[in-house]
Amino acid sequence: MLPEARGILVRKARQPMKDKPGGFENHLRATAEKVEHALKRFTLGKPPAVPPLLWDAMTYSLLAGGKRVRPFLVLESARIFGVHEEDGMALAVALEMVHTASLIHDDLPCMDNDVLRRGKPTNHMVFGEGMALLAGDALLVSGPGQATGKLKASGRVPAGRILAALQLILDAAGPAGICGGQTLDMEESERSGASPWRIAYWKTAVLLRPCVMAPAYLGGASDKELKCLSSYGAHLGVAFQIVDDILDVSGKAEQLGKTPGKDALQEKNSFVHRWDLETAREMAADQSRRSRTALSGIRRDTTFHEGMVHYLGARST
Ligand code: GRG
Repeated sequence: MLPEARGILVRKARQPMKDKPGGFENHLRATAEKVEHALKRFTLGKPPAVPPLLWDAMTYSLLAGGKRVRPFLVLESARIFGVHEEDGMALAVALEMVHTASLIHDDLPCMDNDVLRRGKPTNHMVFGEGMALLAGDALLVSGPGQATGKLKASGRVPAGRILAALQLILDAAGPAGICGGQTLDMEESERSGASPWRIAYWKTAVLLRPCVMAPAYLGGASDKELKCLSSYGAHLGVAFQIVDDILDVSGKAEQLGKTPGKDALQEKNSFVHRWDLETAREMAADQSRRSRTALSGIRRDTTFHEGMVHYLGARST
């Protein structure tokens, strides 16, 4: 650990789970445990050619905790569309790896320059900037890579569906995905004009869409179902980002696992700074409503996708 990283450790406040058996929060917790096991299995399987330092840097951020919202959405969509749990897990791990890569890069001094993530010192504080950059690169590529290998080996899904799912994930990570969103976000702090709506969509929602759509591709969902999932993921993602903006103002480091108050400091065009807390809450509620409405077009059991809308919305209250 680099000397600067010592002392940057925040115990995350554990939310008490008051839930009935089979309720959303119990299901979320049980799913997060399964995801944790899958991520650990992945990190135990270091290929011999990978330098241990790089593997340590990848593993450090991947196993640092996090709410595991994206894998949850993946596994729920997999269940809804009858995809085998192991195949769903391959995609869930891929999307958590891509997401973790984006967090590592987001925290770098040349980007948001943060020292705290998931309640621990950020990757570059521990491994240095060069290793953090490489750990992000490696997670970004090996996430979809391991999913391809596992899906191919399982032999349960036709190749065309695997390709469609992977294309969706890769597009979401690219220039018309979170790289583009991060560009808008960075430009914005230099006052060049994108609205918080565009930033929220391209920075956050764009990666939630493949979480719900990629497993649906594997399971052979209809065009109508894919359209509904696309709308669900987009509105859920925008609501998620609005809540993230609200928490940046009203949350505490122990709750967030990251440094609050960064948006104002970096003059980000967040929802709260563009409007105000109350308006931002109304906007998040409206996006949540729209995501729930989108689910009504799917004639399958979407209870837990709906539960996620409530769960994410409730974080800001
Ligand atoms: C393709 C590697 C790569 C990078 C692209 C840096 C970057 C460019 C994009 C970052 C975009 C970004 C950080 C968006 C914010 C999304 C967001 C709300 C993150 C917080 O997600 P949570 O709350 O975090 O789910 P946990 O830690 O719980 O997983």
